[in-house]
Amino acid sequence: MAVPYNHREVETKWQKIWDDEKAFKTSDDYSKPKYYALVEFPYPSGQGLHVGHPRPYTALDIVARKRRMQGYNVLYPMGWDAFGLPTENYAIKNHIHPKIVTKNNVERFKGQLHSLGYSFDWDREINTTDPAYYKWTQWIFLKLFKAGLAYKTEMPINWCTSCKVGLANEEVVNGVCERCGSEVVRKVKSQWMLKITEYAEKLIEGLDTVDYIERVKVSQKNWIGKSQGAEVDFALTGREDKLRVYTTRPDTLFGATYMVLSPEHPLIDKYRDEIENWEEVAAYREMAARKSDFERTELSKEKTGVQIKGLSATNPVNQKEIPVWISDYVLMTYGTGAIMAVPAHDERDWEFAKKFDLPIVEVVSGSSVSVQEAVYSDVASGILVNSGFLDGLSVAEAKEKMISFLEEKKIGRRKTNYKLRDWVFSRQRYWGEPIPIVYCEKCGYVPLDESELPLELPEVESYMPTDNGESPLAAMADWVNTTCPCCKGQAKRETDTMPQWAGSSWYYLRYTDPHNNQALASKEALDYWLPVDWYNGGMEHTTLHLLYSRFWHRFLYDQKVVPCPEPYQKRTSHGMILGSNGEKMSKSRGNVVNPDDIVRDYGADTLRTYEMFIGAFDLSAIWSEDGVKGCRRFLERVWKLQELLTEGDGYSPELETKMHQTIKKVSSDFESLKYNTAIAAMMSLINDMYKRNAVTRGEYKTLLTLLNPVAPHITEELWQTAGYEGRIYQTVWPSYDESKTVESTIEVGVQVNGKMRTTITIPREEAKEAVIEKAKEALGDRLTGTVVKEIYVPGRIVNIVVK
Ligand code: ANZ
Ligand code: ZN
Repeated sequence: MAVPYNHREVETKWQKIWDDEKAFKTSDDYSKPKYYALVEFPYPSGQGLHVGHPRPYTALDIVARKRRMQGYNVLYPMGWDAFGLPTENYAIKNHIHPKIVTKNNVERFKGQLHSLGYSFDWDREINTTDPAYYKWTQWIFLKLFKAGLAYKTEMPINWCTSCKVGLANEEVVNGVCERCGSEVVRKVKSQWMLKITEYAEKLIEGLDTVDYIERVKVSQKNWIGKSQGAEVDFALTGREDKLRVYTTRPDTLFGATYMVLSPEHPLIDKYRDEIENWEEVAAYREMAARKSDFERTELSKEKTGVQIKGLSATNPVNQKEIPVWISDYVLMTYGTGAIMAVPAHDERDWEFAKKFDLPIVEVVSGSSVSVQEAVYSDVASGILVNSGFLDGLSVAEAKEKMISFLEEKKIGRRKTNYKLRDWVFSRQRYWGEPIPIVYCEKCGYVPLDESELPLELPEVESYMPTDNGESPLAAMADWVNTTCPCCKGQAKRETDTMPQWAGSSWYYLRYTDPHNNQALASKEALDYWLPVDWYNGGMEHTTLHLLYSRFWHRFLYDQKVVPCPEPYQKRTSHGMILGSNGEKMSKSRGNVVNPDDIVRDYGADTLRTYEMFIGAFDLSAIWSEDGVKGCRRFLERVWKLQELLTEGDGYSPELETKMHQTIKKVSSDFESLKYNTAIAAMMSLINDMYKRNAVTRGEYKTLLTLLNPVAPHITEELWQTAGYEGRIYQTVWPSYDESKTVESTIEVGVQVNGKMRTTITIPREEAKEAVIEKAKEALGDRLTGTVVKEIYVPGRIVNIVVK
């Protein structure tokens, strides 16, 4: 009888041995084939590890462990994305330095990850808040600055009224702050920006060269939002200035019956004195300023606006004079901040025209109802009308013809736009990387010399954000006042810090050579390890983090810092783990499961197995304690199997096919996110072993090896107990023989005079005579009369003809 399975003993024992042996240390031997598996490093929050974390970590731990057994030098690292608001907010509330808060949270997280037996190479642990790390984040910023891709500008930003911080568009979800859920308003501030827009095209093209799951590619493309159309210049009646608009439908120019300026459009201030209804316009602008882009562009929102009296424009194709309005459905941050409105064929314009009683002129025909009744936006079958030289053309033809016309007359040009905006890179907070720039009255914005890096965060009295929107660093005169690196005169340091996205935009580079203080990583390390072979992360990071890091990487490639244009060869995403009531886990819903409890009561191996068995990896899954128990029972059965162990290094004839089939299935399922079916295959194999009531040493060894990546502790223990050589983590991944994966016996039907009577089981390659013999035996008394013919269709059917 085997000793009972005590997961606590087994797991602590092996975790200690693996640590002592540095079992999962990545080798610097660059002659071996490499494999770089990456999971998104966590934000070490005060809540500790969530049961959602182990899902992706276990999945790639499986891949990493399997690759080691296949002879690869594997890099599977872990670190901490530790700058950010929650830590800072906690620090403010509890009067503890964010550094200390971070340290405590990291310790807790690390302990939890350790208890789950992940094969991370802890010698490569990184932390974005470590000056030795953020030195290089700052270094990359300086490179961007020197390349003209970082600039400071006054711009309306999304301002969270509660966090008192500027947010990137991406951080505003449904009109509220992504982090705290409070109202977001617009506020004009001087901000550091990164010109990600300059990389829009490269970021689209790069997607053709990588192996990302389709929905990730699609969300990257949608986020970049490439749009093709034209810019058109309208004359402003009686003035020098032209009003330039962007349109995707230059074909509809004859149908433009009014213009709309965004409330922030600079022409409004310029003509302030000539605008007859200035009060009204100004009041409207103020109201618009309080809304987020999201609210402003929501289709269902009732349209609002004010006509600018004293300003009008001329439609350049028919010379008609048309009014100019302002409305908040036109954004300053897209195109030119102004539009030509074609109410017959644009839904927003149509609603606006209906509300304010503006003319609606049909220029594309094909609708069954009048454009006075409904907007007509079909571009596939519409034909141009009321449009002079465009009449009779299709929309596509008319677009081209109009663009040629505009270009010839020099009143317009072909233009591609992107939804993507430049990246707001300033945060008015303490707990982030200082921006290594100095402002000098004489020299402007001057970068620090590289030798001055890292520019460390100073110790401050208070990290409270200020009401006037300045960073707490601004209050530190000692730190702020400095000398200009350029003219040595008096200068001031930049007091904004970088957003949390900064440190995570390049962390995978640092893992390749984490202790280097001469470079962000050595050329040799980067050449060898890049690109990341497989990166798995949450669906919520497939727009921002993924795009930002691809942008930095592509920039570093152009700067010849990294050897390849794309950072990640393969990108997959996992589904969320929901509470047992099917809702997102949260404290307020009371459905949170703490992984520590599961590890304590059932073991890390059970938790790992369960999280892989819970359902299709890319879909969300509902937590079930019964499911956890089922996985525990499975491991108990694996444990008890040692009592059925018999001699023999090979496979028994009864199980041979099953063994080869299981190796094949598990090997390929581990590669294709089908962890659940891989585990099911192992469960089925074990059932067969119990049925046979014996398991050879060879079968047992293979089973343990296949299961090891999922449940590393129990398999290591059983390996040792059975007396196999070395450690299981050092063993070789089992191989299978394709020809042995097919059943060696088959079932064939037996007919008498063409009527099905019974079936027999025979060896696949059995000779005809033997098959007929067996068929007759099986028929017994049912075979009467004189046999006149015996037919065998190999592998399919026996037919005996009698008279
Ligand atoms: C005239 C027109 C006629 C338009 C028509 C559409 C249909 P995408 O595809 O998203 O690029 N637009 C341009 N700049 C805008 C801004 N700053 N704020 C809000 N709307 C803006 O959309 C481009 C279209 O959105 C442009 O083409 C413009 O309306 C509007 F039958 O021009 B269109
Ligand atoms: Zn200077």
